[in-house]
Amino acid sequence: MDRGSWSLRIEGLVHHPTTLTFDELLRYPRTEITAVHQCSGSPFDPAVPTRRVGTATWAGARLADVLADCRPMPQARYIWSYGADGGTFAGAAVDSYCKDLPLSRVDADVLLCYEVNGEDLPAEHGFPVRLLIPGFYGTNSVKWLTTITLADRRAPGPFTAQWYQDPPAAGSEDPHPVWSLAPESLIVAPAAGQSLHRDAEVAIWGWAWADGGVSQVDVGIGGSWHAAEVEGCRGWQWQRFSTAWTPSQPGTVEVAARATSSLGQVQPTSGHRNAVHSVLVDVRDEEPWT
Ligand SMILES: Nc1nc2c(c(=O)[nH]1)N[C@H]1C(S)=C(S)[C@@H](COP(=O)(O)O)O[C@H]1N2
Ligand SMILES: [Mo]
Repeated sequence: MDRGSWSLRIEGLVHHPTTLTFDELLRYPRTEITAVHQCSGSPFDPAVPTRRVGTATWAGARLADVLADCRPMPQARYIWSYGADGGTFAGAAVDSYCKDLPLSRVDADVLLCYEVNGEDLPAEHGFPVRLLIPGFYGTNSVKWLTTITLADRRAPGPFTAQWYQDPPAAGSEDPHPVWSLAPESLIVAPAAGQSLHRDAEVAIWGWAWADGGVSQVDVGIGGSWHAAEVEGCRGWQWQRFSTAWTPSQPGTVEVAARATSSLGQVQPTSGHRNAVHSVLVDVRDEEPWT
């Protein structure tokens, strides 16, 4: 597939179904978004944290601009998006990978993305065009995009109806799609197993993120929690947190981080994909090289 032979079909509940070429896509304003990008983990082990996460600067056309020209019908509520890849996954045969998102989310900067970090999208990341939904788990950002369908209900198929559905939230009966990034934080330093000197100050720091931003990160040192400093939320980027610590006792110490989202959701201790991350460090009396 090259850019010249690619096209995107937009159909379903729109007054103007459209087939958009790459050149036509380039006529829409180029928008850059720096956003955290996280795999939600295996759909068969949805509660296991994998912490496969990074940040990149993505560029493309805003899906909202493109859809405005297709004139969605009032009953359209969901966007179904299809990739060029199909096959059999865990016994389920599909013609193409298909995910969905609420149409109401489209105003929040969803991109028809053709560049990442200033380069053309590499083949493995969705060349020539992928969807990029900042604030949602990566699984929703369909690569090698071919078709978008507007619909009044969620998309059928194993990747929306069978997998990537969390248990209903309290007070609801509907399963909860794996869409919004749940609050999470990751300790970058100190590293697991690192030796630290007693009475020498170290910086504990890492990254925290959530759909809609993080308002607080607490750092746990040997089981007692302290509020860390957290950088303000800038768009869809992850936020750096840090705190200084001077170990006063030798021994093994657990250092943990726990984020609270702007909506007040707190990272769970265990049993969820966004469970608290912790590292064990080794505080020594003597210099580590003696
Ligand atoms: N077409 C298509 N899009 C896809 C997938 C896929 O298998 N096929 N995998 C999804 C999953 S599970 C993730 S985590 C992200 C990974 O995006 P990346 O390869 O750019 O990191 O792509 C998503 N988009
Ligand atoms: Mo994923």
